[in-house]
Amino acid sequence: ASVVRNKLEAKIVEQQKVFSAFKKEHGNTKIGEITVGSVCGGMRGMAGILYETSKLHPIQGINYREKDLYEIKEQAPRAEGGREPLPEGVLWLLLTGEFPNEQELKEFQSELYQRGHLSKDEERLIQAFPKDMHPMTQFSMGVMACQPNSKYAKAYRDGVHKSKYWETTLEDALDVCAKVPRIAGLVFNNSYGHGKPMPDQDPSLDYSANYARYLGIEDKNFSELMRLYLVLHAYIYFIFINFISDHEGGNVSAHATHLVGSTLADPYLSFAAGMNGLAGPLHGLANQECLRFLLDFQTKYGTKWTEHDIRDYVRDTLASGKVVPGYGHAVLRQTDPRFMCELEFANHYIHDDNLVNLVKACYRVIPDALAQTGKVSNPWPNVDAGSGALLMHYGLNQFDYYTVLFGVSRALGVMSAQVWSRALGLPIERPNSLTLNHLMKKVKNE
Ligand code: AMX
Repeated sequence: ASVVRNKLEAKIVEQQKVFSAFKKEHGNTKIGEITVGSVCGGMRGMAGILYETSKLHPIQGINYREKDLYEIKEQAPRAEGGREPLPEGVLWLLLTGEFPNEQELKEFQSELYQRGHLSKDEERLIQAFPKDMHPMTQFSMGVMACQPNSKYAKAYRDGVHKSKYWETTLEDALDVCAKVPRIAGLVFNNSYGHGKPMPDQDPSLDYSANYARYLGIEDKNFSELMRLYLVLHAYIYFIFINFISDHEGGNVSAHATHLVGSTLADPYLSFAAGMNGLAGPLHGLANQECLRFLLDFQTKYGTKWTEHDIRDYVRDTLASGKVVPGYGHAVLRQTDPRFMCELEFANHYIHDDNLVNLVKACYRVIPDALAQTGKVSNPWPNVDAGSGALLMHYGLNQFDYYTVLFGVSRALGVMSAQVWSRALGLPIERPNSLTLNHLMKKVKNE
């Protein structure tokens, strides 16, 4: 059993009582109204999902278990010499609401290492995918290739009592989180490895560093090793902090995972569904668009651009009826704290990179330019404004792969949420749908 299990069980028992009393008392209490706008507008702004692990706040940005990103950066355990939160510590937080102590973290890291192994058959299956298949398709299929080992699905077949669903859901959730870097690494190797052998998991490295190794970001030159170690860590922590694991339950990847999970489908089936949603251009692909915007700018103005050039470029973009990618947000009403983390990271680790400097200059120029249009609700940058440029800096220029990085990190959020959904016994989701005709009649009270 997992080292996190006992801690989690105590919290779950407590929260189950709170939840059931709350449901009984407030089952009929109104918390909002549904408008025609919400029905026609993709349910935007409509509260309809119970999701325990995180909440998106218009001003503070994302909160994990009531902690904002800055608090997480400050309080989360880090690797020796590292500056960024360890994903293992963040996963523990998402599950339990607390950070692990040193001993717990150590045991949890070694547990995830053990769970991160794929069988020979699973590896072979993933390696047999066509090299030109989109990395997200491979990733989702790779997760599905591991699904036959679902412990939850087996327990369900064996007739486990529903009060115990969460226990094997936890087992699967941890397995999925532990295995996704390996699956994503195999996909990378398959698509871009040019036949190079896939490195094995290295027990001396943590979760993120192993993933970086699969992506080929390592160097055997010993004299370089220390410097590289830090860079490598910095790089990979950047991935996790910026494609931050969770962004409440209403975004497509989280909601798709949650919805499929509500049928009591196991965590592999649910997570793969979420990843298929993440593969959509309006969701996980936005950071590619943003990078293209910056690269096109460089193509036009070279590397000796000025802030005046940026202003012109934004004006031309708007005049041609396009949006400025990386700016604005459906919920946030301030600079995305995830962007601030990117900026802070870049200020510390990256000097003299023209593309990164362009990101910084855009931050000085674009909010004003967008505000002048008078219609943009939020002229500030979101996470996508900086992430692509940072990845490019580290030589990760395979654009099609960026969404897979996003997917690996999202596993931590959506899988912890699924443990809680089963623990609270949430029912199958089944909202009503209406035809336009019905909706029109409802408006007239017919
Ligand atoms: N550039 C130009 N115009 C913008 C804009 C931007 N970055 N952001 C918003 N606007 C425009 C809208 O297109 C809309 O114009 P319209 O009235 O002519 O249709 C008007 O401002 C009002 O929109 P809004 O209320 O500010 O935003 P929204 O909630 O409808 O949309 C979002 C939010 C993110 C889709 C939008 O800001 C946008 O398209 N941004 C650029 C793309 C982007 O960065 N996407 C990634 C978001 C982060 C993520 O989830 N990964």
